[in-house]
Amino acid sequence: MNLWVGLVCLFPEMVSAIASAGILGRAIRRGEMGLEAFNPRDHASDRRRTVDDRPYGGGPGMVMMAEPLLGAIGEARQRAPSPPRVVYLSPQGARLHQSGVERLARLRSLVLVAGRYEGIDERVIELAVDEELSIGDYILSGGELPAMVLVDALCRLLPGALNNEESIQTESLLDGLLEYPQYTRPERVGPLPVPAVLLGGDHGAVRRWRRTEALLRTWRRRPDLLTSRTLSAADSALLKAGLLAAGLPPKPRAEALGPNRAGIQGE
Ligand code: 9WO
Repeated sequence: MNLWVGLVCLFPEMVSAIASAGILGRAIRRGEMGLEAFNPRDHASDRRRTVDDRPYGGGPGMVMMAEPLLGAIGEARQRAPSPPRVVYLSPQGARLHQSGVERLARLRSLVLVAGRYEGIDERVIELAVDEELSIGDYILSGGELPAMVLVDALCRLLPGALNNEESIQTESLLDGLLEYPQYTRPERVGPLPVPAVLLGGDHGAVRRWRRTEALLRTWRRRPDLLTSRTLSAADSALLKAGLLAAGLPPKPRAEALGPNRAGIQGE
């Protein structure tokens, strides 16, 4: 087994549907990835199996109690084939990027903690969590889906998960750029034909066209991905030619940079 993941959560049934489909399902069935759920409710100390309580200091909602969570994390630690890294999924975490997925995919054992309610007792984070990660700036009803998002991203990177070696190779070739547009049969959908270059059989032309489209899309939609890197002379030339061919569209729009970017507030 390449990677064992223990998932600490109150709703293990949310895990099974996602864990049985597609590449992830295959990775688990083949034993390339291990995935086990651990329910804090099994570690509650009262007859009613309580896992939440009111926040000290008052305020709305409930907080996940420390002890059932610590119990479940402890059980996961014991089941792990090697000392695991413990990750708590929360909106307060550092943002997860593909680079972070790559880093975690190199581990042997990982324990993911999914919260519910208005959060978990902070002392669990201090005592048992190595790292806090967010998959994006939105509030959900729990951390199970973010945990499964991470598991899904991880399973694709395990050796043997993608039988299509070419997918991995093209992906790494496009490192840091958005994907080029893709087409399959039929040749015409309503009024829209497939771009002629893709039908011509000139593989060099196809390669240049795709690279140009990837560069143009990234320039227009995610200029932030380009500011943090230098384009090669070849990429620079393709992008310039592409912009020229498209009639020199305007500079990247400010809204493409997302809300609350310094300098564009109130625009
Ligand atoms: C809800 C809330 C309501 C009133 C006052 C404060 C409050 N905090 C929260 C809250 O943060 N709830 C979280 C729900 C607690 C941890 C699990 N939940 C969660 C995880 N929602 N969203 C995530 C998440 C995790 C990773 N990446 C993106 C979102």
